[in-house]
Amino acid sequence: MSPLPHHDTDQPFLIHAGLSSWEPLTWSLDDWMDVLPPDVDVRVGLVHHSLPHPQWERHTEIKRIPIKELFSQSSQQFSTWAYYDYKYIHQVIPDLCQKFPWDNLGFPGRDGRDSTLWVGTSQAHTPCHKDSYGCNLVAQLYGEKTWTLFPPEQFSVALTDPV
Ligand SMILES: O=C(O)CCC(=O)C(=O)O
Repeated sequence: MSPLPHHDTDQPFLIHAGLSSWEPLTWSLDDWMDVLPPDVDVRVGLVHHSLPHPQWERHTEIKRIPIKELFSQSSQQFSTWAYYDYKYIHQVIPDLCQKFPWDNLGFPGRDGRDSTLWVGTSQAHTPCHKDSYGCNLVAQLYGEKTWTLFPPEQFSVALTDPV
């Protein structure tokens, strides 16, 4: 495998076949429901809101719902979205950390112990922000997600609080 440019670039890039050994890539929604806790704390927001600004996290609420409800909402039309967001894999599914290896992503020895899990319904989102750490690896395991990335020089326009 050719060296990965993580430390040499501030440009986003794809790692082809980086997840080829990841069994969770083949999991169905039923498989995910089997491994995740039966009830989960999710962030809930409004699909349409009248706030004069983005729906910052403090304008959402946390609710405990059955995991089945989170997954069934994905395919239906709702006025709210729900996001099981920023969950540490080692806390949620501690026995399965080794199923998320980073070896082919340029970080041998790391795995789910170093990863967070994000499961959202349609319209679930995180407000625009800048992370203060070095780089971010994203593995899309089911469904799809849109990322809007701004170049570093547009940070003041793109906005907000470093996290
Ligand atoms: O996936 C998201 O909604 C946000 C992810 C994020 O902000 C992060 O990984 O730092």
